[in-house]
Amino acid sequence: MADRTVSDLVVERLSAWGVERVFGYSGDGIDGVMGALRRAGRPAFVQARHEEAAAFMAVGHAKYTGGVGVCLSTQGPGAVHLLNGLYDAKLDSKPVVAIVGQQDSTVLGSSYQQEIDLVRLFGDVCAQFVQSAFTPEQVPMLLDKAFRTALATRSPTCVVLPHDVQTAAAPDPTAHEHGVMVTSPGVRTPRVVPYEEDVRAAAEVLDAGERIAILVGQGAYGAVAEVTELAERLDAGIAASLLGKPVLDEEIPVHTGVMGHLGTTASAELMRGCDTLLLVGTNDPWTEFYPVPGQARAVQIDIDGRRLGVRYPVEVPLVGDAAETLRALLAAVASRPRPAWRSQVEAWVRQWHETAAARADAPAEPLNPQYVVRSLNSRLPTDAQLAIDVGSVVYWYARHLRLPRGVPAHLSSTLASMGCGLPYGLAAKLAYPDRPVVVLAGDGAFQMTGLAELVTVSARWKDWADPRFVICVLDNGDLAEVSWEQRETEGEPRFATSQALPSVPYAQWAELLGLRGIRAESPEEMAAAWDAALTADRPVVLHAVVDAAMPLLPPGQPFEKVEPMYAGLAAEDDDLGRRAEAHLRRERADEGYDD
Ligand SMILES: Cc1ncc(C[n+]2csc(CCOP(=O)(O)OP(=O)(O)O)c2C)c(N)n1
Ligand SMILES: [Mg+2]
Repeated sequence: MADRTVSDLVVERLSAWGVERVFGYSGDGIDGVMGALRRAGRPAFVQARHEEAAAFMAVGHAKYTGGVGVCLSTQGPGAVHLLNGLYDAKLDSKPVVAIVGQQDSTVLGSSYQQEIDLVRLFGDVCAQFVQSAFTPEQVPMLLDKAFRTALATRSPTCVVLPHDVQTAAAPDPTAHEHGVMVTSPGVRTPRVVPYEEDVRAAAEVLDAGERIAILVGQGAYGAVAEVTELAERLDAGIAASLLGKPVLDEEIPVHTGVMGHLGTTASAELMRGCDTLLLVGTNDPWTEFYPVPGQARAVQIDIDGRRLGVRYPVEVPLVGDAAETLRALLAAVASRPRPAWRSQVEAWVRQWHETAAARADAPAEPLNPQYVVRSLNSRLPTDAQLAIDVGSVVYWYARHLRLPRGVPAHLSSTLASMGCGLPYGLAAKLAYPDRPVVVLAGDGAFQMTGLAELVTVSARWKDWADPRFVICVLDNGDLAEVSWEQRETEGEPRFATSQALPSVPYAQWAELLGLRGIRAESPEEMAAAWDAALTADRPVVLHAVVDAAMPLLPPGQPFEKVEPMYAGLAAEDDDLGRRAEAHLRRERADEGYDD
């Protein structure tokens, strides 16, 4: 083997791009790079239980740190396993670079062992950039291009490295001849501001509005002061997309909370009542919860021009950085009080807070999952990091969790893939090991990736400066979100065979792995369990036994929209169905409906 191989160069290049750890799984297709990682000692290699989890960790890393996530896998099956995590990066617009091994280039095309056309496989998910290396000379250029494209397009990219290329001698970095590219790492992000006349046009739309709503997405991170000041200046109400929930303090009196099916009644009222809509860095797909097209004049700000006008007809579509563009807008809008609208919005918000508190207090069998999440509010450490898996817990997170300032929370929002929770939590912990982590996951999601990835927690926790890593498994014995979708969307009864989940002794599994396990079945036990878990000397699985009968009720819907839920429940003819119907009637009544 050469003294210095292409793989050594790959590993050096990762460090040059500031990569501190790569998430992955071994295989002969990537052993060249593994050897170089061993020799260099950095970046650190993080072994997951499954390549999908490694890819989720890379996405999580990008979400918690704002940097590029890197995942590594072997050819064939390892590469296929990466896909779902990479789609999570694509759909939530996060920069991730996948480095994937491949058989020797001499056998490609022969239907060789584990041979998959990887460029074609990743062609959709890494549409912005996927290339296989043919020669050593290409490799530094491909890596630089993969990182730059991932950053420039906020998306996953992929470099495929055939085994013989990995082990070939590293190319001469000073070569200067026809057909050779010598490239360099690094990129600085620009300041992007719209033209003055476009800012003026946007200001005119906002100035003319009487009832202004601002919908804030993840693009508004970094523009907190500007959004808050603009809302203040315009007496506007604020709603957040699911990804935008952590951006602003939800204690702001005009913050109506998350918008959409899983959102609050206050945000539904805000959208229904506004005459002007300002979209800031959001691509929220719940268009039926936006104002009716034509109801509101709209201005949209996004750093990516491709997203403009896609969710709602927009009069002034602005390409720009959120903070910069809002600063320009602040200088251009007039200060005109709109007290009636402001107090109307504040009243909706107060009403929602009362409704939410009452819903979390409703008795359930045994635990109300809304109470489980809400009871975390007074206990969440101010330096915590949160990861939320996909399932009904996303509703409870969106509606009930009050994030202290500076506490990040991340989930798979647009792909909405189950199984992201524990890998995200691990990425958060590895990035900031001195901060406690809380993962919220349903039993289905925890069975999907959590049971296995808990092994990773058990293998690593002793290295963490702060060993607190709390995984709350909301065990309702059901794939509840989809059970409610079977009722609401299809008007059919829950299909028990597809929905019921086998029971698993989650707390005991944790104990077997040397972690702590706590089971809670009553509100008192739950409160004590949070306290114990958040002061434990090691990671804890908190097994909360919760009720599958809590409705996933979309806010503020006419009876026709919820009628199928009642029809589905009526056909169930069992205790769960009867209790679920009673809860549905109660929650509808607290929104003022008499179904
Ligand atoms: C990978 C994947 N498979 C299937 C789904 C469809 N799905 C969405 S939520 C859900 C149920 C989740 O069940 P669980 O984790 O137990 O949470 P619950 O809704 O019961 O609280 C399912 C199956 C999905 N989003 N992702
Ligand atoms: Mg469940």
